[in-house]
Amino acid sequence: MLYPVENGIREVKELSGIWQFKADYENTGREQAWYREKLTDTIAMPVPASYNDITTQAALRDHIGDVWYERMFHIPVSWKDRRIVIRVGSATHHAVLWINGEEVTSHKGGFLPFEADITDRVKIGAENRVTLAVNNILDWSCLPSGEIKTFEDAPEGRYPKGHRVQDTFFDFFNYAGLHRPVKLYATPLDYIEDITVTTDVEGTMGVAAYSLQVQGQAASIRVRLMDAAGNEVAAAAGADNRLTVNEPNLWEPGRGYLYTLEAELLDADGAVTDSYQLPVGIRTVEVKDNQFLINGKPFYFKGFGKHEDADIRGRGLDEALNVKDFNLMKWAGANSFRTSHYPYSEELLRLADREGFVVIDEVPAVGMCFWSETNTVFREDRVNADTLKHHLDTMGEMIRRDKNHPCVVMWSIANEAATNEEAAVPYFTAVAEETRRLDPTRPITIVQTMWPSADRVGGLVDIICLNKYFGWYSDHGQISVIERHMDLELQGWHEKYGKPIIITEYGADTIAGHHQLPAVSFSEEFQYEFLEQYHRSFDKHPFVIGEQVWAFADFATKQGLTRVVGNKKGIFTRQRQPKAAAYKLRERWTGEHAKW
Ligand code: BDP
Repeated sequence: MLYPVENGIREVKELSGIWQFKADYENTGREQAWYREKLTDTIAMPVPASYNDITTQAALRDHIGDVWYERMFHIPVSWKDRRIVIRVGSATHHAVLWINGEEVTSHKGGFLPFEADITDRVKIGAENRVTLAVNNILDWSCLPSGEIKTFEDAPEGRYPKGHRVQDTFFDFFNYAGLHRPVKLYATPLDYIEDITVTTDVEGTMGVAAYSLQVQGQAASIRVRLMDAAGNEVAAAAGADNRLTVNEPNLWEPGRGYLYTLEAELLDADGAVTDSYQLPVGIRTVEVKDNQFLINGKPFYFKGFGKHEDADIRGRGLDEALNVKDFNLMKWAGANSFRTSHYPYSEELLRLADREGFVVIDEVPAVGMCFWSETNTVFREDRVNADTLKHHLDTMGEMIRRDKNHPCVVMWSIANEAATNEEAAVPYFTAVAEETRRLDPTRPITIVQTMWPSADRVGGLVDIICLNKYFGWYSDHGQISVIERHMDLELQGWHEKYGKPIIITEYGADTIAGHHQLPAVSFSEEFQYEFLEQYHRSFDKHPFVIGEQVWAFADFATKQGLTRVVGNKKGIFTRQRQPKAAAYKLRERWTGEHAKW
């Protein structure tokens, strides 16, 4: 699925800004066909943004069900005889979209884009209306999964009538709304539908093999590769071919060199009828001899698990925040991050391509574990065939969206699942096989919380990723036990599977400004010393090929006894200011004794 770009032929119209908004507290809007006429009694709502924190109302923040978004837009007369598409960057978690009162499309899954051809639905040279019902309910067929809790069995009068709660099995706040831009774009009627590029290095030659999917007619197809200065360095013809560059500038971690692949459709007279420009980074990725090789060189992952999360806008795209985050990560010496626990915006991945950040791209399969031998998850009434179907669909959507990003070096197909359960084996075998079928070029991982003796699926992946909280969720406060526990854990996993390991989460909640020496949990001193113990262990094991601290910044969570106004494991505060441990990481990752 191509990201909408503008050029001499294609046009994009952003529908970001203030929309009309109405929460459907009684959940009657669909029945009453609110999409038919303009919404009434609306409030102003910014797009992109989560709606939860925009007003002062807890009822809206905690609303379960539909909310409605609407705005008017014009289609210029110059778009006559064009193919007109509406594209929603993400709607969390389900959406139905109407144009001028007619249903056009719907989508399940809150973190990936969807689009619809609305050529025949819009009035050209006139005003049109788009309406979206966005629903935030999570059940076991969703990624992430959830459960609605009702209180019908409770003694009469204990709870308000109809009271219900959205249970989730992950800690991040269940932000909802239109989190990413909504765009209209126009292409010719015969157009480039998709491009897939895979790159390789053969001797001194850089190769970009491409495959174009075209709808309609084209007398011929021309594809060129331009270097960063805009000079043509390679050219080829046809829908499937290879572009080669001698001694290419490779896309490297920390140096995101990008070529531009320009694909053009030509008519019989040689006139260009459609064109698309795709950033391309030439690089290779391989897992070999217990190492992760990028361009044949061993790569050590230094960085963070993150969230798309900020004050006020929640999970809404904020390019200022994204650039700031990248600057902070560079300052700390980080070279990578994981899109925990869902695919991040395309805008962010385009920035990572350009800035040379290495990304582990994660599907929203989080919360499939109750840490119990008996309270299982992979069973008929929970993670079942419906969940699997949606999981496979989501893998497909994510790979189709992100396949061309050089920054994406690995797919994470789940975070912390109950991989000790027998039924998890066929489930993850199916997901792993589908992922490899869709993209045979990138390694895959499952981010694990399980202890090595209990895990059943480590054989399916290329890299073992581990989230470990010794000294926090176990032996809380006992910094002195961390190193031994971590050593044993790492040895256990390595002996069982003989695969390289990245520690994708380790961290301690830390209240910025809270100091105490000797260290106690929640103080800045504690986080500082805590991380140090983990690092002592990592440094002993050559098969450890990366460390990503949990988390980059503090983030909003659901309310709970272990979360005081959010998850405070950030190395930076939610406002992106450093805690003491940020200096520890900076010293380790960039200082004079840094091993990288
Ligand atoms: C891990 C989860 C992560 C949580 C973290 C924590 O992967 O999403 O935020 O623990 O508890 O289990 O801080």
